[in-house]
Amino acid sequence: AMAKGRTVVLIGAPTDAGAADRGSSMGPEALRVAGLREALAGRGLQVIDRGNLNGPGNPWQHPVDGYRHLTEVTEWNQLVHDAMYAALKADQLPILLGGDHCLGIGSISAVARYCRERGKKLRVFWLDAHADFNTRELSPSGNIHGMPVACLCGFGPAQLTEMSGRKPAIDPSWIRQIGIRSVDPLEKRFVHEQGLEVFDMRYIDEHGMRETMEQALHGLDDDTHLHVSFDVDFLDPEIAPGVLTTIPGGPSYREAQLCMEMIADTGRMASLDVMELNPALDVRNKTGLLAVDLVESLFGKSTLMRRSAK
Ligand code: B3U
Ligand code: MN
Ligand code: MN
Repeated sequence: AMAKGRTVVLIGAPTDAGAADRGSSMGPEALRVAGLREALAGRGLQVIDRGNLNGPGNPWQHPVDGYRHLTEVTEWNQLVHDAMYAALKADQLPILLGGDHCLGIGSISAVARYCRERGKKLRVFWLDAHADFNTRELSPSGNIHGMPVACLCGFGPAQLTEMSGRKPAIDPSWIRQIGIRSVDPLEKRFVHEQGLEVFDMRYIDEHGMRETMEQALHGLDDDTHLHVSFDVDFLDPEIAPGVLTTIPGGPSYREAQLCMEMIADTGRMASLDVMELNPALDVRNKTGLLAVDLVESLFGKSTLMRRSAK
């Protein structure tokens, strides 16, 4: 199996500074309570839980110059970057426990830095209801959790776009967005302009999850580092109510499982974010438990042994 014997490091980032409402700061603990460590250990992985990063509190302010909490978001992202990078350098597989999705900037900046140094190709899977491709000019909210993909592609404030040591941190062609169904009007135009490869819900409806994933995974090779950034609001709110911005019409339990299993089959996932889980809006940690279940699938748990299993 792909990651058997590998060391996985859990990095908690308890902040909601990138969002308009509170609660995703409790995500890391809810994932632990749902048994994340035990689930990974059950897959034959060594698990180190290095606890939570210690960043600034949420000042609960209005946006300033188009950004809400830019100072706090920057500090948190720097902490996340440093922790993710250290884990990668130590040949460990880091799992970032969010926290809101603004932290994808620090996380993926670290992965980009690491891949650049190693001469590895990078592919980023962005599993989300949202494109997260706003800039301060385009954003209706000023919330930075709606901006991480744009920042990674070089559009945003310098302290966020330069975190990987190179601007842009990644090229739009390295990204595959899956499950998208809520994009702001100006953001939509920018997604097209930049040529992001988006497998939105219409695409998944028409082609099915299997063909969608075959397309999205196409071209991965031995030299490719696959990073998965899993925003839990990717999932249909019927099965995953514990997120701030529920958008109807997301992947079902079965579709989400297949998505994760097909990623696992490649054996190439080398870093992961689990973001936007909001226990304050959940029902008996149902969404936390589902997220853990799907992470197990990402690490190769399947109902039966497959003939093609690696
Ligand atoms: N696109 C909206 C809403 C949003 C994006 N990501 C999340 N919400 N979680 C915005 O505010 O940028
Ligand atoms: Mn997101
Ligand atoms: Mn989202």
